Amino acid sequence: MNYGYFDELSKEYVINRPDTPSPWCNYLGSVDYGAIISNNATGYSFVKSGASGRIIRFRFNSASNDQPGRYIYIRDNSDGDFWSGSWQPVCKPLDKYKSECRHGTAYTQISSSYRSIDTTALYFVPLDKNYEVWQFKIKNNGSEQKNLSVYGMVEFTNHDHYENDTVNLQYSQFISKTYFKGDHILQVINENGSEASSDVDGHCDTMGDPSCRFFGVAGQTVSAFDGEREAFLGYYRNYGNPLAVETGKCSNTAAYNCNSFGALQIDITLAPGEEKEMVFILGAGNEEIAKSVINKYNGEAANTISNVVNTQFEELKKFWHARLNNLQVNTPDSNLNNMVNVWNAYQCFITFLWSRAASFQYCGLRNGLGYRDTVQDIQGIIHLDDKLARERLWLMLSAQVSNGGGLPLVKFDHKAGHVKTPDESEYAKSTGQSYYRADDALWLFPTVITYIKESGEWSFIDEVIPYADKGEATVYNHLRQAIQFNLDRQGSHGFPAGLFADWNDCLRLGTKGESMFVAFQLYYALVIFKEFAQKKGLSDDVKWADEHLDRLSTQFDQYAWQEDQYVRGFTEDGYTIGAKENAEANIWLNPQTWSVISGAAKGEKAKTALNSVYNKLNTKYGARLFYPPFKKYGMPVARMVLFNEGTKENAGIFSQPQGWLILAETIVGNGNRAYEYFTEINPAAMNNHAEIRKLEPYVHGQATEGIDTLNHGRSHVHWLTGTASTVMVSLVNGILGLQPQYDGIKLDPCIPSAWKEFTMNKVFRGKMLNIKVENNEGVEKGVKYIVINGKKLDGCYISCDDIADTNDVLVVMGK
Ligand code: IFM
Repeated sequence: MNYGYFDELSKEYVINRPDTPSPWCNYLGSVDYGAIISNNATGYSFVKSGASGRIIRFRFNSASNDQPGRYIYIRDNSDGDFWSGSWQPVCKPLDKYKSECRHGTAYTQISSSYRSIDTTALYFVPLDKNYEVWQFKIKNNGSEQKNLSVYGMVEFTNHDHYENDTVNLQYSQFISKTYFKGDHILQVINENGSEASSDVDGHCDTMGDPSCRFFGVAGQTVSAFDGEREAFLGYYRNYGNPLAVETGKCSNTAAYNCNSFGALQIDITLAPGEEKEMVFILGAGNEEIAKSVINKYNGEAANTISNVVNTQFEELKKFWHARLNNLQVNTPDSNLNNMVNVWNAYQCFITFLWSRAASFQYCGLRNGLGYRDTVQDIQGIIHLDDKLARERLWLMLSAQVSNGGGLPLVKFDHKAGHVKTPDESEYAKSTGQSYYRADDALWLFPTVITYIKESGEWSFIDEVIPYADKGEATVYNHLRQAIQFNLDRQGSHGFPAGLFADWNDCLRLGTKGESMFVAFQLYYALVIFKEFAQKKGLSDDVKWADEHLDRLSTQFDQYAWQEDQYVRGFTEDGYTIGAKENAEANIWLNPQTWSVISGAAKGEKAKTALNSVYNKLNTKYGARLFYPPFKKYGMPVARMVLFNEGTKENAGIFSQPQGWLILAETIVGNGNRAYEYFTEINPAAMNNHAEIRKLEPYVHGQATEGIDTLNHGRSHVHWLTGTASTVMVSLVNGILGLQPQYDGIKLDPCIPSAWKEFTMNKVFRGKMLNIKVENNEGVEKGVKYIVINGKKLDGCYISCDDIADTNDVLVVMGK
């Protein structure tokens, strides 16, 4: 079943049936002012934090529909019939009511058509602003004049903090009130507060400081308002039938000791063919700020709103499209193109910006950045915006503890050099995290090398960056210290300990249990470190890395390889996780793929390990994390047994590792299989099966249900997942073969043999590469030669010396 399509040219996903199998969402805004909106205008907004800066109330996991949101009602005053500009919340019958939602890069436009009245609501946060605009146009396409009322509404939270707002009503309702100020409703929280009265009873997150929000309108005059929720909705009603809309009259009630609300009624008449425009504005700020923002849209000229909104909207689109245009591809698969060119790329930016903060599944309670997630997320945007990546990478290096480990949580107010560590109780108290993860700092290696090679900034390796707790070191020495962290924490086979967790949050191997995933990560770290040491001419370091690489290789063969697969690890008491003879969980995905990515498994062994994945773990919706699921024989260290079989970490099709699987297949040259795996998990490829996948067909989810569940193929947890970056890397670096090097770039695609040609436009260090790849021999991998600007080069490498400002590049694949 299909609810929409990709509009490639506009870089939009268009939903033409509003009753999607779940709310299909989009992200608007920035880290200063964030907003999430569904195809039915549900969602919420916040300043800086979804949990502690919440402006709009949102009821997670509510029955039937997630509500409320940014609703605009329309009432025909001739007979009282009313509807909403988005299908929800009024939900008129779909044979009479038509709607279209266009999700684009940081904007969403929802149109409706009912009773010959057409409306369009364009929602976005202008660049660098901490408010959102809802540009609303309404047109009479009928032959008679219409007397209409339009109601814009927003349900404010009474407290900035989501939890206090939701469950602490004896407090939160009594600190908030609203005022009507002519063209806006002003909500004030803690009006009588100040720092002197801060932290009453420990309840108020804003420390008693007043905070204000406003909801206003420009372009039309407000006829009436409701600043109190119950006044607008009435009792024993809901958003589908608000009293004020049903009766045609807001009651001009302000809120005092109840639920603050913003509803503005605008009465208009529309002649046949006439269109009117208004812009609702929701933001954080006091009356002065509200006035100045609203006035910007309220100029003398009749078309001031359009001009201001159009300019801001064009700026916003330009901003995002410029980033995305740093890589555009045209392969024979439009579903792949849509992901690389727009949606996977945009999702990478959203995970980069928001980490795991706010969605329809998370409210944003985490008051910082998870180390591994964040370092992984950086990789997804390096090819599109290396400067932005560099800033965040610097931050994460400065959040590495001087013992080499990563801080499990990097607080938003991180102050490098002054942070308590997981070894100190203060850190646990303020973050809830008291243990190191084994893998955190190891993610730095692929991220640092990818950054250096994309940007060409080799000197980054010598940049001095503080540690989180004390001292400072060059990036090179930060990396060496990261390796040392794992060398210092080993189990009885000489593999790194799994500590509180490795990538898998459910695997608690402790200080003596060993993780093979981390062992392969460590191997990869040593490979990369050795490359850096060689380039710096540090032979002692090269020797040191080689010794550990040799040692680990021997151990892998001796303890971890079993006939056709690697095991997953060892518990402290000697049990082998992922051994072939185990009744449950006897083959795991990640050790196979990481043995290949790390370079530890070579030649036939690498292929054999990947064949085992294909034969034992693959399904039509991706490869399972392991198999069979834990049920009877769970161990205390393997907490995924708590999940239903076939779900998430318990043998579900966890999405993030699919990217590693695709990448691993491209490393061994299996283009057909890499593409098969990609297609299995490509959201766009499920566009016509939305009833199975349920999630947005334009974004990756965290996990898909495996074969043991009742809903094999159903995906969960939209948007904020490390999948965005791993799949992006596997596409860009693996399938498309774009592999920047220190002084040039390798173009080494690994594609399905059926692809005869494709093109790519890539900006590399400010220069444009217009690349055409020809594959007349139908190979999966292998480049015979490249022609750049008429110059023929053997192999797949182009040196920077051969790259002009704009370049025509032909890549000829073959044996
Ligand atoms: O690796 C983790 C990630 O950090 C958070 N989500 C789950 C993943 C697998 O456990």
